[in-house]
Amino acid sequence: MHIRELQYIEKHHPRSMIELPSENNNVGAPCRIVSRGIDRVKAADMPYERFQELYAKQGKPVIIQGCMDNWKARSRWNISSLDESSLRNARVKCGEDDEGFSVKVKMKYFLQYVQTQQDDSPLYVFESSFDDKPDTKALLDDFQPPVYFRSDLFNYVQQDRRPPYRWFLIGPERSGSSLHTDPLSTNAWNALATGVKRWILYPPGMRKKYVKAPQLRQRGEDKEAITWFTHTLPRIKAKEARKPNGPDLGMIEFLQYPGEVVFVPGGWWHAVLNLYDTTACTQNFCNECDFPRIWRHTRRGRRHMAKRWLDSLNEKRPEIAAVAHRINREDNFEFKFSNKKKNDSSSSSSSSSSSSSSSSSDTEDSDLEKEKKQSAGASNTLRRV
Ligand SMILES: O=C(O)CCC(=O)C(=O)O
Ligand SMILES: [Fe+2]
Repeated sequence: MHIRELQYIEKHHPRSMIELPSENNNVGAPCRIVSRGIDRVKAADMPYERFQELYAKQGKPVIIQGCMDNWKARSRWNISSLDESSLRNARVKCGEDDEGFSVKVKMKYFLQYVQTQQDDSPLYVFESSFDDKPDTKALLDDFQPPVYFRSDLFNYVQQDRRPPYRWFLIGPERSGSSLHTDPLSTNAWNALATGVKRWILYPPGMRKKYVKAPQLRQRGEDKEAITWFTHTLPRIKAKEARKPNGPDLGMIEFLQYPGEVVFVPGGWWHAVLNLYDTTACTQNFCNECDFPRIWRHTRRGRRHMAKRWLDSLNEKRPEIAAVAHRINREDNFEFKFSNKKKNDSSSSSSSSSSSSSSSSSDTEDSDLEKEKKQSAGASNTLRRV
């Protein structure tokens, strides 16, 4: 085990029951490397242009250190500070009931739950509407998107029409997000204020059945992230290690520590387990270099929004709109809207589809948040706290 991990456990979480993996730990495969680590860079050594060249344009994941140093979140997003703040009475979303309706609890009760829960797969706060509610709006003061991610072409979608795109997270230990790709093939950044997250990534284009490997799930095992990490993943690794021509899933594995921001380029599969109680925020975005790919996904998955987006780009960013028009011409794509149903689904997409748990729905009303949440960890049986 890495010395840094031991120090972290001693300092913060002497009671933790989770065995920490060391980076590139290959359970069941002592002699074969089946996963590799991720680049870690310092913001101070990484000018914006260099980041674009090395990571954004390449679609390469990376951890950036040092871009949260001035965030108030670093001192405010811990149990005692949250519990003493005005946020304690704010209601936050910690899951969905069987009908898909949000289940919300007051922050103060969730914080109690975090400190006392012993659930196999705990509830996970995924709050996206904090920015427009008086009692949670203050969270916006606690973080600033790192400079690398500030350009977001979805800002040209009218704000109240834009699907949820940023989340405040409180993940008790053992909670997590099961393997998924993010909706509409958008990129994401995920900034950790407290705790430790364990990540598995696979490159875009990998087939779901191989990376998620439901066939390796045994009778009686559930679909929770913790079960995938503790049971299925070691089997995937063992299988990888036995492949005669070597591992071919391209697995990346790492731990994220407080103060680190993970960049997850669009299309990358990812699963996350909160090894200790965590607080974090995450945001999805579309930058210029990814516009063609994200445009294809959006015009298929969110036709009405795509049309409004294009109207706005025509006016405010004609050079980007020109790219969309060119791609539409190349793909023989035309917007077709039926008058019969307001929110009907598009079946006339000519774009290629990446196999993705979270972008698999092609319906206009497939809400971005719903898609994202379905793939994240709070789908467990709800216990009201
Ligand atoms: O649980 C996490 O921190 C990962 C969240 C995530 O992947 C997502 O919101 O799409
Ligand atoms: Fe995600």
